[in-house]
Amino acid sequence: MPHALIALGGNVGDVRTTFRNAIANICGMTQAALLARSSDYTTPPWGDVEQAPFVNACIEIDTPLDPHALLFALQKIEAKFGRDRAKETRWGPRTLDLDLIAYDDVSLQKPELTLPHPRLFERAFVLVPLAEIAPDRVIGGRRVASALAGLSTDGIERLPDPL
Ligand code: PH2
Ligand code: MG
Ligand code: MG
Repeated sequence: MPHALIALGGNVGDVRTTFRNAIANICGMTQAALLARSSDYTTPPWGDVEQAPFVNACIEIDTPLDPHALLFALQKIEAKFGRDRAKETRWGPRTLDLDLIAYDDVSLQKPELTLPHPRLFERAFVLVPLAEIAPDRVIGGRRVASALAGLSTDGIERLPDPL
């Protein structure tokens, strides 16, 4: 089955509990198997810096869905956990953001979906958790751990595993 890498983010509400429930939903709704889950990290806000710190994590799944069907399922799950795209600002606060980072070696440029994720290599808050679960993965010709080595990770801290 195809493998997908998904980045999770959020800074509104009990984000770590949201992640736990959202991951269960992703696996249930998309008939996916969870292959790997990173730790949770607290990360300084990127883009709009005047907001609360985010929690970020990454997962890898095995999924029978094609990229568009998976994207649609992720958007439904975002909405289920309180995400309201009509009320939010770009780079602003949110309960749950689920970004499809890569889907096998698929390369896609569509208005609704670009693969691999176009801003992946600018974002230590994605690469730090990704490097924990897939340091040697090559995405868009770049090895994850090497791409991370070129970015500042200031303020990014691994959160202790929940009890
Ligand atoms: N997501 C955003 C905007 N800024 N900053 C961090 N650190 N982590 C995020 O997930 C994030 C962000 C909007 O999607
Ligand atoms: Mg995002
Ligand atoms: Mg998103």
